[in-house]
Amino acid sequence: MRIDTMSVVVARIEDGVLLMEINNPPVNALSQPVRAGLVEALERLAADDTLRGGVIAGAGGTFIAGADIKEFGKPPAPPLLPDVLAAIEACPKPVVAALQGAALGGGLELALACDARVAQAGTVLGLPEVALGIIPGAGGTQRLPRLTGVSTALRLIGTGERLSAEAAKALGIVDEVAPDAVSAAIACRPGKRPVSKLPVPAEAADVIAKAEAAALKAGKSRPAVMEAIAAVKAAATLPFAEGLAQERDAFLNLRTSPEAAALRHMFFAEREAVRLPAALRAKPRRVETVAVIGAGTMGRGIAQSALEAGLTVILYDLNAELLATAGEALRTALAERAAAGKIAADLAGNARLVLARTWADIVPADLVIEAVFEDLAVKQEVFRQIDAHARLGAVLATNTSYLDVDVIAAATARPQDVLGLHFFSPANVMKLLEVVRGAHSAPDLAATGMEFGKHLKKLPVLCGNGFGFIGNRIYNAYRTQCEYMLEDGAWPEDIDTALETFGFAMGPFAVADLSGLDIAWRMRAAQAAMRDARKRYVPVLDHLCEQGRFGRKSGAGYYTYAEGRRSAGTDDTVRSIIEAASAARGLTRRTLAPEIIQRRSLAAMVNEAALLLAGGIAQRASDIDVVLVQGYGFPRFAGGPVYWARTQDRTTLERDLDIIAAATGFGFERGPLDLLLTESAP
Ligand code: T1G
Repeated sequence: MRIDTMSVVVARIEDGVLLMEINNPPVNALSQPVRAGLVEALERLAADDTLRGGVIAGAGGTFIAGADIKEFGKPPAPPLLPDVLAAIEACPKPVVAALQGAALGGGLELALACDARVAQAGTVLGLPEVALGIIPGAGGTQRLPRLTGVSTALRLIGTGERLSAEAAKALGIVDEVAPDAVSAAIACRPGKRPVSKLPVPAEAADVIAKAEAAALKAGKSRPAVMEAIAAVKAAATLPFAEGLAQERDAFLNLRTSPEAAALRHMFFAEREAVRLPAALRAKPRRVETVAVIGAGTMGRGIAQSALEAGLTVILYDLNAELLATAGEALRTALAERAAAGKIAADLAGNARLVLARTWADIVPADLVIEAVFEDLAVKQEVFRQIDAHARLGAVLATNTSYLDVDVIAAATARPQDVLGLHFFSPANVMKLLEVVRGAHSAPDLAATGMEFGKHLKKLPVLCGNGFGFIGNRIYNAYRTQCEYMLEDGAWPEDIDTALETFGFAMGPFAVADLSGLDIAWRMRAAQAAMRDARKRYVPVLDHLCEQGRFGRKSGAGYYTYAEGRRSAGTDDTVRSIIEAASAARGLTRRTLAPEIIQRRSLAAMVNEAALLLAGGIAQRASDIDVVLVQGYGFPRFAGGPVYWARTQDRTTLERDLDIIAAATGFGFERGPLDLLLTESAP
């Protein structure tokens, strides 16, 4: 019998149980109508003597992905989620949660308020609130520790870790894993047994302290992580109702924080980035077999990603030894990933990996991607070979990080099939993928590249063809500005510390040392003849390399390294190289305050972002934020450079641009700030 079909919660009776099915696509987020529908259905359950219990389930293959993130900026409308959970606990009949798809955030909290939880295999469970700069706001910090103990709850809530149904069962979070959650939940007769009435299991203090330290480290001690830890620990000392009230206060405070707003921006920006503008939508070409040219680190990483996605991979390299090593390394890596439960066991075998030493072997490939040395002539030669052997209609992709995709395409007779696919290292780990459309790329190529990226579980971002695409172009402007600051008076450690304090994973000079200075040195040497002498040029890196200081791998670069550890500061050699550069430019060195360093660095990024957007290299402003956060260590909690710019005072921002314009001098191009600050996604 159907009771209510109008509401987003459809209730019907099955076997004496009221099945309350939430139907709020795409992910059954707990928007106000859902909350209201649940309260109404629970009242009906309580009032109807013929019903023995209730089951809450989700339609469309998923339970509930949590509170509706779109509602966060708005004042909450009743009934609130805690009201719904209170109604579940207060209901005299047992209520069972039938979990499938996603049971996340408020969705899992709702399930924890039920009397039992049945999860279908394949369900993902977790309290990922800290990733949004908040903490669970509906009892998650109080109920979860009552089931798992404080240390496990610290891990799960403090890091936002997501669990499989089986892992959740092992931790006591769900009672049963079943092939069909709804029928198992209907069959389940748990009796009334609210989690809130359970004691928090006792644990040794050092176990809790260890879990706390790990969560703090993983979450970089951001405010939400600190609050999450405090709330979970409070569960062990406070009565349930008091713990709940404290949790709610912290949740409400964090919800309106600038950091939470920035993280929400990133949540939606990442989902927007993978969507093609209407004009570029097309049926993607089918990609089942991928040829990867070059068995170096990058080629291997790409091959691993493709193998993990279930594709067939032809790994080509002329060097037999390198190829054999790569094949072995891939087999080991996949076996390890399967053993750790990260990929399905059937993906671990080597059946879909073909090691190839002749070009004719790449013929079956639907997509060929080269990952050879970053040198135009080398890439062009490889593309001539690919052109001569790849099948008609195959996608020919280059993994170049800054070279001109059109010039590479011109080495082939089929530039319409050529695309840039810029992976980030390590390619099997990093999610970012820049998909670069060339001037001659066929209309379906962008869609093919984006779809291929999604299939590899990457975060593909569409870019136009221009030096360094989005990421390296902005990073280049940023690093150059940091070099100017070296000459102006700051030491590398001043700059690195200021930017790490802002939230970057690493400062630019520590990054340069890590990736090696020699590559940049060679590139600079190659470009020396073309450089306009009027442009400001900082020779510090060249002089470091002349002294054999190539960065971490040579034991010294901007910093020195002993047993792999970076020195706190720079040594006299480096300082005198920098001082000499300042003197040669006629500059009197002056101290730069951390805030000046931060603002000049960010202004350089913002200016370049404006130029990229105006030039059509980036499709939307938020894509730039996604690239910088995902690929370059820009702090996620600051929302990316464009988001940051939009939260700044306009006059101050203009003044920052004046400062970097003066520091750059000849050749400075000012980006259209108006466009960057007001553009809304197409
Ligand atoms: N609210 C609103 N929209 C959401 C949403 C949510 N919670 N989750 C997903 N969407 C939209 C998303 O924007 C996209 O929309 C579509 O759903 C598909 O998502 C009180 C405060 C569920 C595992 O953090 O992890 O509960 O782009 O592209 O890869 O304590 O989305 O199509 O228009 O990601 O299949 C906690 C976040 C909230 C879960 C599905 N919950 N979501 O992944 O598809 S805070 C989360 C996810 C909370 C309580 C607190 C994933 C997913 P569109 P998708 P997917």
